[in-house]
Amino acid sequence: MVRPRLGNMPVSEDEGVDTEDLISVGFSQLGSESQWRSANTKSIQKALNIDNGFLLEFNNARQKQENQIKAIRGFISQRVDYIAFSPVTEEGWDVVLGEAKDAGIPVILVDRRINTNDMSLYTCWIGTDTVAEGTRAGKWLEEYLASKKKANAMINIVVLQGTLGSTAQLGRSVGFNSVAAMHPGWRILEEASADFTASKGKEVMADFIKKYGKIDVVVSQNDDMTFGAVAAMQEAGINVGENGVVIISFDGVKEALKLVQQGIINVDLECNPEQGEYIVDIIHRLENGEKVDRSNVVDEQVFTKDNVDRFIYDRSY
Ligand code: GZL
Repeated sequence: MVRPRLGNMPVSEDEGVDTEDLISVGFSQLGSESQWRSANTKSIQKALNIDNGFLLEFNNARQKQENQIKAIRGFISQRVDYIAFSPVTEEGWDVVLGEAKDAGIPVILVDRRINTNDMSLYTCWIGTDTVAEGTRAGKWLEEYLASKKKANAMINIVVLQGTLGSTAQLGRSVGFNSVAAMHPGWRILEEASADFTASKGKEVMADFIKKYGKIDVVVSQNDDMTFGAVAAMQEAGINVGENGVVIISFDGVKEALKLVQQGIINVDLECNPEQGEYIVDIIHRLENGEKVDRSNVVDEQVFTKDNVDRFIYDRSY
Protein backbone atom coordinates (compact mmCIF):
# COMPACT_ATOMS: atom_id res chain seq x y z
CA MET A 1 0.00 0.00 0.00
CA VAL A 2 1.57 3.31 -1.01
CA ARG A 3 0.64 5.89 1.60
CA PRO A 4 0.35 9.55 0.58
CA ARG A 5 3.87 10.73 1.41
CA LEU A 6 4.38 13.29 4.12
CA GLY A 7 7.18 14.56 1.92
CA ASN A 8 9.69 16.74 3.69
CA MET A 9 6.94 18.59 5.55
CA PRO A 10 8.21 18.86 9.14
CA VAL A 11 5.47 17.46 11.35
CA SER A 12 5.35 17.26 15.11
CA GLU A 13 2.86 16.12 17.70
CA ASP A 14 1.69 19.65 18.55
CA GLU A 15 0.57 20.12 14.92
CA GLY A 16 -1.98 17.37 15.56
CA VAL A 17 -0.47 15.00 13.03
CA ASP A 18 -2.98 12.37 12.02
CA THR A 19 -1.12 9.19 12.94
CA GLU A 20 -2.91 7.51 10.04
CA ASP A 21 -0.49 9.39 7.76
CA LEU A 22 2.55 8.06 9.62
CA ILE A 23 4.37 4.84 8.75
CA SER A 24 4.03 2.60 11.80
CA VAL A 25 7.08 0.45 12.62
CA GLY A 26 7.28 -2.16 15.36
CA PHE A 27 10.93 -2.53 16.44
CA SER A 28 12.08 -5.39 18.70
CA GLN A 29 15.53 -4.54 20.06
CA LEU A 30 17.32 -7.54 21.55
CA GLY A 31 18.46 -5.82 24.74
CA SER A 32 20.66 -3.13 26.28
CA GLU A 33 23.69 -5.33 27.07
CA SER A 34 26.40 -3.03 25.74
CA GLN A 35 27.32 0.56 24.90
CA TRP A 36 27.14 -0.49 21.26
CA ARG A 37 23.54 -1.66 21.70
CA SER A 38 22.57 1.61 23.41
CA ALA A 39 24.07 3.57 20.50
CA ASN A 40 22.19 1.34 18.05
CA THR A 41 18.91 1.96 19.91
CA LYS A 42 19.56 5.72 20.02
CA SER A 43 20.20 5.77 16.27
CA ILE A 44 16.95 3.91 15.56
CA GLN A 45 14.79 6.02 17.87
CA LYS A 46 16.33 9.24 16.50
CA ALA A 47 15.69 8.27 12.86
CA LEU A 48 12.24 6.67 13.13
CA ASN A 49 10.57 9.78 14.54
CA ILE A 50 7.37 11.68 13.70
CA ASP A 51 9.25 14.42 11.82
CA ASN A 52 10.53 11.74 9.45
CA GLY A 53 6.96 10.44 9.07
CA PHE A 54 7.22 7.44 11.42
CA LEU A 55 5.30 6.14 14.41
CA LEU A 56 7.72 3.85 16.30
CA GLU A 57 6.58 1.12 18.67
CA PHE A 58 9.82 0.06 20.40
CA ASN A 59 10.37 -2.99 22.63
CA ASN A 60 13.48 -4.06 24.58
CA ALA A 61 13.62 -7.88 24.86
CA ARG A 62 16.35 -7.97 27.54
CA GLN A 63 18.33 -10.52 25.45
CA LYS A 64 15.55 -13.13 25.51
CA GLN A 65 14.27 -14.62 22.25
CA GLU A 66 10.87 -15.38 23.80
CA ASN A 67 10.43 -11.67 24.54
CA GLN A 68 11.23 -10.79 20.92
CA ILE A 69 8.74 -13.35 19.63
CA LYS A 70 6.08 -11.95 21.99
CA ALA A 71 6.81 -8.38 20.84
CA ILE A 72 6.62 -9.37 17.16
CA ARG A 73 3.23 -11.04 17.77
CA GLY A 74 2.11 -7.82 19.45
CA PHE A 75 3.17 -5.79 16.42
CA ILE A 76 1.25 -8.18 14.17
CA SER A 77 -1.94 -7.79 16.23
CA GLN A 78 -1.48 -4.00 16.13
CA ARG A 79 -1.21 -4.33 12.34
CA VAL A 80 1.90 -2.14 12.05
CA ASP A 81 3.09 -1.29 8.55
CA TYR A 82 6.58 -2.75 9.09
CA ILE A 83 8.35 -4.97 11.61
CA ALA A 84 12.08 -4.51 12.18
CA PHE A 85 14.23 -6.36 14.70
CA SER A 86 17.75 -7.35 15.71
CA PRO A 87 17.52 -11.13 16.40
CA VAL A 88 19.37 -12.08 19.60
CA THR A 89 20.46 -15.38 17.98
CA GLU A 90 20.11 -16.76 14.45
CA GLU A 91 17.89 -19.83 15.05
CA GLY A 92 14.14 -20.20 15.72
CA TRP A 93 12.39 -17.39 13.81
CA ASP A 94 10.51 -19.20 11.04
CA VAL A 95 7.19 -19.62 12.88
CA VAL A 96 6.72 -16.03 14.08
CA LEU A 97 8.02 -14.52 10.82
CA GLY A 98 5.61 -16.84 8.98
CA GLU A 99 2.81 -15.20 10.99
CA ALA A 100 4.08 -11.72 9.96
CA LYS A 101 4.20 -12.87 6.33
CA ASP A 102 0.61 -14.23 6.56
CA ALA A 103 -0.44 -10.83 7.97
CA GLY A 104 1.22 -9.11 4.98
CA ILE A 105 3.70 -7.17 7.15
CA PRO A 106 7.20 -6.74 5.66
CA VAL A 107 10.09 -7.62 8.02
CA ILE A 108 13.48 -5.88 8.06
CA LEU A 109 16.43 -7.50 9.89
CA VAL A 110 18.74 -5.00 11.62
CA ASP A 111 22.29 -5.70 12.84
CA ARG A 112 22.05 -9.47 13.28
CA ARG A 113 20.81 -12.12 10.82
CA ILE A 114 18.61 -15.22 11.06
CA ASN A 115 19.28 -18.74 9.81
CA THR A 116 16.33 -19.78 7.60
CA ASN A 117 15.70 -21.63 4.33
CA ASP A 118 12.69 -19.43 3.58
CA MET A 119 14.03 -16.19 2.11
CA SER A 120 10.47 -14.83 1.79
CA LEU A 121 10.31 -14.37 5.59
CA TYR A 122 12.13 -11.04 5.46
CA THR A 123 12.54 -8.25 2.92
CA CYS A 124 16.16 -7.28 3.66
CA TRP A 125 18.95 -7.03 6.25
CA ILE A 126 20.97 -3.99 7.36
CA GLY A 127 24.12 -4.54 9.36
CA THR A 128 27.86 -5.04 9.43
CA ASP A 129 30.08 -7.75 7.98
CA THR A 130 31.17 -9.50 11.17
CA VAL A 131 33.17 -12.17 9.31
CA ALA A 132 35.20 -9.35 7.74
CA GLU A 133 35.65 -7.79 11.19
CA GLY A 134 37.04 -11.09 12.54
CA THR A 135 39.31 -11.51 9.52
CA ARG A 136 40.62 -7.94 9.94
CA ALA A 137 41.46 -8.81 13.55
CA GLY A 138 43.47 -11.83 12.44
CA LYS A 139 45.24 -9.88 9.70
CA TRP A 140 46.10 -7.10 12.18
CA LEU A 141 47.62 -9.70 14.57
CA GLU A 142 49.68 -11.16 11.70
CA GLU A 143 51.11 -7.72 10.91
CA TYR A 144 51.64 -6.87 14.59
CA LEU A 145 53.57 -10.08 15.31
CA ALA A 146 55.68 -9.65 12.18
CA SER A 147 56.55 -6.11 13.31
CA LYS A 148 57.76 -7.60 16.63
CA LYS A 149 59.80 -10.28 14.79
CA LYS A 150 57.41 -12.92 16.17
CA ALA A 151 55.83 -14.03 12.88
CA ASN A 152 56.52 -17.70 13.66
CA ALA A 153 56.50 -17.55 17.45
CA MET A 154 54.29 -19.72 19.66
CA ILE A 155 51.43 -17.41 20.75
CA ASN A 156 48.89 -18.25 23.48
CA ILE A 157 45.46 -16.75 22.66
CA VAL A 158 42.21 -16.68 24.64
CA VAL A 159 38.89 -15.57 23.13
CA LEU A 160 35.97 -13.87 24.89
CA GLN A 161 33.00 -14.71 22.66
CA GLY A 162 29.76 -12.76 22.50
CA THR A 163 26.29 -14.29 22.85
CA LEU A 164 26.65 -17.82 21.44
CA GLY A 165 24.80 -18.26 18.17
CA SER A 166 24.52 -14.54 17.49
CA THR A 167 25.66 -13.23 14.11
CA ALA A 168 28.41 -11.14 15.72
CA GLN A 169 29.82 -14.11 17.66
CA LEU A 170 29.57 -16.51 14.73
CA GLY A 171 31.02 -14.07 12.21
CA ARG A 172 33.89 -12.78 14.31
CA SER A 173 34.86 -16.33 15.31
CA VAL A 174 34.78 -17.59 11.70
CA GLY A 175 36.78 -14.59 10.48
CA PHE A 176 39.49 -14.68 13.14
CA ASN A 177 39.79 -18.49 13.16
CA SER A 178 40.19 -18.56 9.36
CA VAL A 179 43.40 -16.52 9.79
CA ALA A 180 44.53 -18.36 12.93
CA ALA A 181 44.27 -21.69 11.05
CA MET A 182 47.14 -20.51 8.82
CA HIS A 183 49.49 -20.10 11.83
CA PRO A 184 50.53 -23.36 13.54
CA GLY A 185 52.19 -21.25 16.28
CA TRP A 186 48.90 -19.55 17.24
CA ARG A 187 47.46 -21.63 20.08
CA ILE A 188 43.85 -20.73 20.97
CA LEU A 189 43.88 -21.97 24.56
CA GLU A 190 40.12 -21.45 25.07
CA GLU A 191 37.09 -19.65 23.65
CA ALA A 192 34.30 -18.88 26.13
CA SER A 193 31.17 -16.70 25.96
CA ALA A 194 30.81 -13.63 28.16
CA ASP A 195 27.54 -12.63 26.47
CA PHE A 196 28.79 -9.18 25.34
CA THR A 197 28.67 -7.79 28.91
CA ALA A 198 31.42 -6.16 31.00
CA SER A 199 30.58 -8.09 34.17
CA LYS A 200 30.78 -11.49 32.48
CA GLY A 201 33.87 -10.41 30.58
CA LYS A 202 35.63 -9.80 33.90
CA GLU A 203 34.43 -13.15 35.30
CA VAL A 204 35.55 -15.20 32.27
CA MET A 205 38.91 -13.40 32.03
CA ALA A 206 39.58 -14.03 35.75
CA ASP A 207 38.94 -17.72 35.06
CA PHE A 208 41.35 -17.68 32.10
CA ILE A 209 44.03 -16.04 34.30
CA LYS A 210 43.62 -18.78 36.90
CA LYS A 211 43.79 -21.57 34.30
CA TYR A 212 46.58 -20.38 32.00
CA GLY A 213 50.04 -19.34 33.16
CA LYS A 214 50.95 -17.43 30.00
CA ILE A 215 48.47 -15.54 27.84
CA ASP A 216 49.92 -13.44 25.01
CA VAL A 217 46.75 -12.23 23.23
CA VAL A 218 43.12 -11.63 24.29
CA VAL A 219 40.54 -11.47 21.49
CA SER A 220 37.38 -9.92 22.96
CA GLN A 221 34.35 -9.81 20.66
CA ASN A 222 33.04 -6.50 22.00
CA ASP A 223 34.30 -3.48 23.96
CA ASP A 224 32.14 -4.11 27.02
CA MET A 225 33.69 -7.55 27.58
CA THR A 226 37.08 -5.91 26.97
CA PHE A 227 36.45 -3.42 29.79
CA GLY A 228 35.79 -6.34 32.13
CA ALA A 229 38.77 -8.35 30.88
CA VAL A 230 41.17 -5.40 31.26
CA ALA A 231 39.93 -4.84 34.82
CA ALA A 232 40.51 -8.53 35.66
CA MET A 233 44.06 -8.47 34.26
CA GLN A 234 44.97 -5.19 35.95
CA GLU A 235 43.63 -6.49 39.29
CA ALA A 236 45.87 -9.55 38.80
CA GLY A 237 48.86 -7.26 38.22
CA ILE A 238 49.12 -8.20 34.53
CA ASN A 239 50.29 -5.52 32.08
CA VAL A 240 47.97 -5.08 29.10
CA GLY A 241 48.25 -3.46 25.67
CA GLU A 242 51.45 -1.98 24.30
CA ASN A 243 53.56 -3.19 27.22
CA GLY A 244 51.87 -6.46 27.96
CA VAL A 245 49.10 -8.83 26.86
CA VAL A 246 47.85 -7.80 23.41
CA ILE A 247 44.17 -6.71 23.48
CA ILE A 248 42.07 -7.03 20.33
CA SER A 249 38.54 -5.62 20.72
CA PHE A 250 35.46 -5.01 18.56
CA ASP A 251 32.85 -2.22 18.31
CA GLY A 252 34.90 0.99 18.64
CA VAL A 253 32.77 2.85 21.21
CA LYS A 254 34.28 6.10 22.49
CA GLU A 255 35.24 4.72 25.93
CA ALA A 256 37.22 1.97 24.20
CA LEU A 257 38.87 4.38 21.77
CA LYS A 258 40.19 6.28 24.81
CA LEU A 259 41.89 3.01 25.86
CA VAL A 260 43.31 2.72 22.32
CA GLN A 261 44.74 6.23 22.75
CA GLN A 262 46.29 5.12 26.06
CA GLY A 263 47.84 2.01 24.47
CA ILE A 264 45.71 -0.34 26.62
CA ILE A 265 43.68 -1.70 23.69
CA ASN A 266 46.04 -2.45 20.77
CA VAL A 267 43.37 -2.50 18.05
CA ASP A 268 39.60 -1.96 17.94
CA LEU A 269 37.63 -3.26 14.94
CA GLU A 270 34.72 -0.89 14.37
CA CYS A 271 31.18 -2.20 14.15
CA ASN A 272 28.95 0.70 13.16
CA PRO A 273 25.70 0.93 15.25
CA GLU A 274 24.37 4.00 13.39
CA GLN A 275 21.77 2.05 11.41
CA GLY A 276 18.60 4.11 11.96
CA GLU A 277 18.97 6.25 8.82
CA TYR A 278 19.52 3.08 6.74
CA ILE A 279 16.14 1.76 7.98
CA VAL A 280 14.41 5.06 7.11
CA ASP A 281 15.90 5.06 3.61
CA ILE A 282 14.88 1.46 2.95
CA ILE A 283 11.30 1.94 4.18
CA HIS A 284 10.89 5.14 2.14
CA ARG A 285 12.06 3.23 -0.94
CA LEU A 286 9.67 0.37 -0.23
CA GLU A 287 6.83 2.86 0.25
CA ASN A 288 7.65 4.32 -3.16
CA GLY A 289 7.48 0.84 -4.69
CA GLU A 290 11.23 0.67 -5.31
CA LYS A 291 13.28 -2.54 -5.05
CA VAL A 292 15.82 -2.74 -2.20
CA ASP A 293 18.96 -4.87 -1.83
CA ARG A 294 18.60 -8.00 0.31
CA SER A 295 21.83 -7.11 2.19
CA ASN A 296 22.86 -3.58 3.14
CA VAL A 297 26.28 -3.36 4.81
CA VAL A 298 27.26 -0.25 6.81
CA ASP A 299 30.89 0.92 6.52
CA GLU A 300 33.50 0.65 9.29
CA GLN A 301 37.14 1.30 10.29
CA VAL A 302 40.05 -0.35 12.12
CA PHE A 303 41.22 1.84 15.01
CA THR A 304 44.80 1.82 16.33
CA LYS A 305 46.91 4.35 18.22
CA ASP A 306 48.12 5.65 14.83
CA ASN A 307 44.69 6.81 13.60
CA VAL A 308 42.33 6.96 16.59
CA ASP A 309 42.76 10.72 17.20
CA ARG A 310 41.21 11.40 13.78
CA PHE A 311 37.95 9.70 14.77
CA ILE A 312 37.42 9.91 18.53
CA TYR A 313 36.42 13.54 18.90
CA ASP A 314 33.36 13.59 16.64
CA ARG A 315 32.11 10.23 17.88
CA SER A 316 28.53 10.38 19.17
CA TYR A 317 28.79 7.11 21.16
C1 GZL B 1 27.34 -6.37 16.43
C2 GZL B 1 26.32 -6.44 17.56
C3 GZL B 1 27.00 -6.82 18.84
C4 GZL B 1 28.05 -5.80 19.33
C5 GZL B 1 27.89 -5.91 20.80
O1 GZL B 1 26.73 -6.44 15.19
O2 GZL B 1 25.32 -7.41 17.27
O3 GZL B 1 26.01 -6.88 19.87
O4 GZL B 1 29.35 -6.09 18.90
C6 GZL B 1 26.39 -5.98 20.94
O5 GZL B 1 28.43 -4.85 21.56
O6 GZL B 1 26.03 -6.45 22.18
